[in-house]
Amino acid sequence: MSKKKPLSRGQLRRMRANHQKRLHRSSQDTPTPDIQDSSLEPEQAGTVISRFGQHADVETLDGKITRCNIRRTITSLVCGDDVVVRLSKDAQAAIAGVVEAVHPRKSSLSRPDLYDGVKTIAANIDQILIVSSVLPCFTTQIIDRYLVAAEDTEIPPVIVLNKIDLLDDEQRPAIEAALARYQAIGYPVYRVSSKTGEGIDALTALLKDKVSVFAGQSGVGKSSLINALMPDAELLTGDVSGGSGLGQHTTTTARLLHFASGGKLIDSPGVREFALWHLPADRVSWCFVEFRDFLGTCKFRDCKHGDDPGCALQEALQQQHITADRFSNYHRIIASLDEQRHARQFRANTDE
Ligand SMILES: Nc1nc2c(ncn2[C@@H]2O[C@H](COP(=O)(O)OP(=O)(O)OP(=O)(O)O)[C@@H](O)[C@H]2O)c(=O)[nH]1
Ligand SMILES: [Mg+2]
Ligand SMILES: [Zn+2]
Repeated sequence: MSKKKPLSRGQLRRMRANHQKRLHRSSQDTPTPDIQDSSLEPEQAGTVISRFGQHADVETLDGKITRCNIRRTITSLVCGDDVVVRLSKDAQAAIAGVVEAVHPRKSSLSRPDLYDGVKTIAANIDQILIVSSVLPCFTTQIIDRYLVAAEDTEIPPVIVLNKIDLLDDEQRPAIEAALARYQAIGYPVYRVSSKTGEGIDALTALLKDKVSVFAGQSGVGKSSLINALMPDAELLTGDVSGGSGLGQHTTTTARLLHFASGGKLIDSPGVREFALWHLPADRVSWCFVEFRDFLGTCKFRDCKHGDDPGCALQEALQQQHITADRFSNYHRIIASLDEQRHARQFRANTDE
């Protein structure tokens, strides 16, 4: 497979300039047709189900979904936003509704973006379910990366171990010990199987009345779990054969779905793949919740928490307030961020 050459700075600059020109031109040439207020019903509350360019699908309290135009005064609108809408009086009108205003967000999920630095992809999420499983393999390194990403958003994470039907007596003690460590620092842990249905009732109760997202490595069974909880969603699972002619079903935009037994799901590939590279090291330390009490108490202000003398985290480790597993995963994350930063720096310097 041929690897795409990274864009040079010059190319990026030209792309951005063209993008700006296009935006400018489209706003001059094809202005949103003037929306006559008299053709619209009074204001009502709605939620953005999905955002497509100049439009948003908005669900009103009656459960109806309407594709709406967006007032130009609204600078950012994403899946999960609570909005004020006015629907058209005439169901056949070219413009079915207009998003008039957006309520302030309780929370938001973002990802790094080529143009904007960081791009918001979903709003008002109540919890992030970090799914892991024995297959492909159980690893606290990956769970900790997701936990850091979740803590950074300040949306509460929940750990879900799927495929417990595959858990054998040999693996069980180590996995249970790891899960117990997470529970000890305050993270809820759910053990489930989308295959046998074990633990699904508890998960259903967890999701009720909340807006959730599922995150986790490919193959851990996110789609299978969502399908078990939401039989109508028809999300693609890994065992659908690639040669079936159905093609790859890839969702490119975030969308909000309802669980039959209450609660909502925001499904988006961007939500599933958190990236950590934009986090500074001291933010990563803060994202390890059990480190917080000790941060700022090391002897040296710029302590790297390695073998620095007078390191409060090292001392907390000795006194078992911090586990060796979490501490080593912390250092791995810091090292990987440094590597990625150097790689990007190197590319940027050599491209010019
Ligand atoms: N034994 C067992 N297999 C499961 C379970 N849940 C999912 N699987 C299988 O695991 C594989 C991957 O499941 P998916 O639901 O596609 O995984 P995913 O997390 O959505 O993966 P991506 O969409 O690639 O991110 C499929 O073959 C599923 O049938 C389970 O509880 N037990
Ligand atoms: Mg999937
Ligand atoms: Zn230290």
